[in-house]
Amino acid sequence: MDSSQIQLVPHRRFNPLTQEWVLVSPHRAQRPWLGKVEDRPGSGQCEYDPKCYLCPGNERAGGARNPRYKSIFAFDNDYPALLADSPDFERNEDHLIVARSERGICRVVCFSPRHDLTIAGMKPEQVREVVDCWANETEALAAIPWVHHVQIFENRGALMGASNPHPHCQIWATSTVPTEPAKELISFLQYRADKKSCLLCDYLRLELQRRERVVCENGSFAAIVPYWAVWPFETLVLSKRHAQDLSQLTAAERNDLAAMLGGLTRRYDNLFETSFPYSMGFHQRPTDGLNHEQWHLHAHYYPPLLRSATVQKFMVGFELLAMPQRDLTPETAAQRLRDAGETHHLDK
Ligand code: H2U
Ligand code: ZN
Repeated sequence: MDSSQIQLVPHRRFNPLTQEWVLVSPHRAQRPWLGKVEDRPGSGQCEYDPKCYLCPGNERAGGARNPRYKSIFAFDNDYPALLADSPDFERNEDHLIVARSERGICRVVCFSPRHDLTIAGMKPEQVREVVDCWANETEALAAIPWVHHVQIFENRGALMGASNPHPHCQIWATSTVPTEPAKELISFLQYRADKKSCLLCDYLRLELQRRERVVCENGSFAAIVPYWAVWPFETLVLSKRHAQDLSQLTAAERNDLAAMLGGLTRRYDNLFETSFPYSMGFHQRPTDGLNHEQWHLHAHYYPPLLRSATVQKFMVGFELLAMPQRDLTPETAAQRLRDAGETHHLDK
């Protein structure tokens, strides 16, 4: 079947990173949408919020007081999901009741002292400082012998569970490699054993040739709606060089990554003229002391919005019980993100 026919008929697509399938139903996207077009929520934030626990100089919920920071501020989460000193234990009753201890360190990083900014609205040099912070945090956490994985993630918007609009992300360092990166690790290893090359280097080359799903690119990074995308406007941000983690990036690559994240999030905002919610995060090599040369640094953006600022995708029904499904094809999503442009709608 050629690629134009596939735009019309239900089919499954394979995710080579997780080795899972997604059901694509492009014919359904042609059904008319009779839903209301909702009002756009404005940002409505001020530069400083005296009640915000992340703004400079304010007291946090845990009682600590933030310094009057001028650019980036990283601190240990006052309500960490993991503890560095969890006791070691294992429980196994007939392989049915199974548990193991997990140690971890949770950090919070404020991207800016400004309460009202987002990555989309920050200057490239400010985002560059965030990239440097991520790289430094990764290196420092990776140096702790029992830390075997560092997960950087940003929940943006109340819809995605962010507790506060102040621009920030979280970092969870764990003693084991969590489920999603563990699946990817197996895929990278298998692909390298089979093909003697890198899964994401090969995939990036293919996408840059076809250009059907490329959203934007610069000298060091490209953003693609992956062939197997589950979320409506999901993207994969790939480093063009085969690097394993953020700390290996050169100054030029860090600038390019900062520019890429700014541009991509402005495209998202422009799509529905809103402050686009998403969960994003980097997948870096495990930090278990091995080289993991097969790993390819990348970031995933998982935004839930489907048709407007208020119509979102829910993983329910068939998706919850059987497998993920989408109507809008990744090719159409990529076209819309290309058309959205990088000049922010509020600056026009
Ligand atoms: P989210 O918006 O993604 O939930 O991140 C905010 C984090 O900030 C959250 O993990 C922490 C929460 O535990 N936090 C503090 O560390 N100190 C506080 O005073 C409030 C919130
Ligand atoms: Zn704030």
